[in-house]
Amino acid sequence: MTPPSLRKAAQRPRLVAVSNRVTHPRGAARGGGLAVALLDALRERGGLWFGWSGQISDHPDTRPAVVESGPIRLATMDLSQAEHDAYYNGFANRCLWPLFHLRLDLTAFDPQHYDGYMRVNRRLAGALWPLLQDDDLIWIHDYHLLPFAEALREQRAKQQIGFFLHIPFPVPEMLTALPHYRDLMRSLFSYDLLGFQTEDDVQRFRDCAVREFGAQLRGDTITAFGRRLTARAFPIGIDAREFAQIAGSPTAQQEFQRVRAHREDRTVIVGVDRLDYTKGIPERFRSVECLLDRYPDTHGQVELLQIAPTSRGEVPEYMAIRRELEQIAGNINGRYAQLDWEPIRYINRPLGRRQLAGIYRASRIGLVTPLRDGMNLVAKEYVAAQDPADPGVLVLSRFAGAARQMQSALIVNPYDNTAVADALQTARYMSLEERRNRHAALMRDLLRDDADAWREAFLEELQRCSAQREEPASPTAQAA
Ligand code: GDG
Repeated sequence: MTPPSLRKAAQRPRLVAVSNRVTHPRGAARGGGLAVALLDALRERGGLWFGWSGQISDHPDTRPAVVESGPIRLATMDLSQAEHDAYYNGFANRCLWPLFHLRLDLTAFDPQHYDGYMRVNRRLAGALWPLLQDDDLIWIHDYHLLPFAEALREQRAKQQIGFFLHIPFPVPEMLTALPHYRDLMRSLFSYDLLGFQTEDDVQRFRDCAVREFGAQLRGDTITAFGRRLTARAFPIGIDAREFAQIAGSPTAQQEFQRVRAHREDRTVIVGVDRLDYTKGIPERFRSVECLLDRYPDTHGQVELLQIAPTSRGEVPEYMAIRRELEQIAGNINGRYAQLDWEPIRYINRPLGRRQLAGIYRASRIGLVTPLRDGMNLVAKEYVAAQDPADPGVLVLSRFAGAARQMQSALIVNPYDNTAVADALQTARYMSLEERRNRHAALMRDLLRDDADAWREAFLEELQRCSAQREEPASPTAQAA
């Protein structure tokens, strides 16, 4: 007899996940939340994960390299240096990333980067096409691959294709500053389902579609360019139960001891971010400086432990933020440090996931203050790692998508150094009872809205859209 898990898998269409990078199951622990969530889905349903191998090659193969790992097939493509420069470093990370995070001042428009981006999307879609089966559910991830469905439709793909945007969707005024915004918006209408992190993102997308393209709205569906799609919020979650377990693991406990040793009486504030200008790290350092200025009882007693591994290190704006941070931390430490204490400790290397979990748990305050962020998983991981009997306090930017769900955190405006400093001081003196209450409320939601729930909600909706497409005037043909 077929075991129930396999029966369940057999009834479901195969999942094909496409993302910029593919993580081998062996590296999932390092790959972070998305990798873990996708691998779980692929294991459960069986499926294919397709994307860039992470390798640059002088003569990239036109066909993907395929490896099998249990029920999962991993299919990867190398990129040439020129492709990588234009598609990844160029259009994705110097144009779309800053623009979608409202940093028009950092946005570099370069037609060659745009052409390279479109070419890579088409080349990757062309390489995936022969691997597809008729009833596959295809799930594309993030801003690197906005036109991927359009490129697949050009190959005559009829499958259900969904897209999830991990970063915020910009206000129409910003998006329309992009010379190619019409083409990109049109290409989004090749999807059947668009998933965003928050309702605000959905609303901005709808506003743009209506204002700029006269789209018709009906419930969650939007019709424009002769195609109809569903646009909905699916706030991404983490595996909170697993993260809580990791926080109790021997490695995490070791790290906990290292952070707490000699500092039982001190307040450690932790910040963990990819080193990125959207994460508000310089503003955070300034807020800690403001805390030291306003509250002398913090001297010798409070320390910000900032972990910020280098990210996208080849992009000039990322080199600049690294220099800026080193300078600010140096200034603040120079002003306040004592022989046995420095207010800011800044680690510019990646740490292991278990180490991170132990550091979160040992830190009395989690300070998560992005200037703009799709969701921010660090806020969720910090809460999941706490000891429920004696939890720390999360101080969270109102501009993180996570703030919509995590109202029991102390919500702050990251641009307002004084307000952040005051929130930190409030967190320092918060009663055990209040800390427990806030933590319990946050943890309850994290366990309910976890990574499994996120993924299943998205895939169920994508399957449901398939029924809708069977209705008359299904416009695949018109979209081509
Ligand atoms: C994008 C969106 C959205 C960080 N340092 C280390 C390390 N990390 C891990 C964290 C966390 C992940 O990286 C960062 O996730 P975030 O959500 O905070 O931010 P982005 O990387 O910008 O992610 C974001 C996310 O996609 C998911 O949809 O929430 O808004 O921008 O998991 O723990 N992990 C390890 N060592 C480090 O030093 N192991």
